[in-house]
Amino acid sequence: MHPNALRVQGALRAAGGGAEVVELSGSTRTAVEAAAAIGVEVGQIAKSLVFVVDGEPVVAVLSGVDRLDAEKLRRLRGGHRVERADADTVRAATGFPIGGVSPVGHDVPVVVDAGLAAYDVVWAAAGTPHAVYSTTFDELVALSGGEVGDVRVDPAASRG
Ligand code: 5CA
Repeated sequence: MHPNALRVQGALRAAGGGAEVVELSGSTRTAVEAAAAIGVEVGQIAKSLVFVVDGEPVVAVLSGVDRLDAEKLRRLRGGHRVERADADTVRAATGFPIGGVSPVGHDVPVVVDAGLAAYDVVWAAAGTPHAVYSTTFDELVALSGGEVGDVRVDPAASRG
């Protein structure tokens, strides 16, 4: 297993979770690719997006069908300035490359969008663009130590 995937598996175990990291031959780099490779709905993919609020990185986890509302994230974190992290910042903050950022296995604070609770089973990245694990909303929140909040663009507005 890739060292990053091993790190995620170790973090899941250390936090008391039973989730198993799986490495797939197909790409899981984007939510759409991950859904196809796993054989689930895009909505069940928990994408982990790195943003920087007042210089502090934060990982926002939301459904693959939703878009992050950066202004909501800024307000939730009580900051003044919010920007998307670039690739180098993503790796420096989490140790993972874009397309493999996991909700666990790093020290960056996590915000989990409440919209993900609509799905019984969700799949999250596990450190590489080929590694994922399945979990539930409650387990995702518990093992990531995440704060649950509303940080997605209002679905009625974004999906028309
Ligand atoms: N492995 C899947 C989930 S299983 C995954 O990581 N999906 S993702 O959506 O969380 O990761 C792709 C995200 O990385 C994109 O939605 C985008 O927000 C971000 N991203 C892609 N390219 C860049 C880039 N050049 N700079 C900053 N962020 C990027």
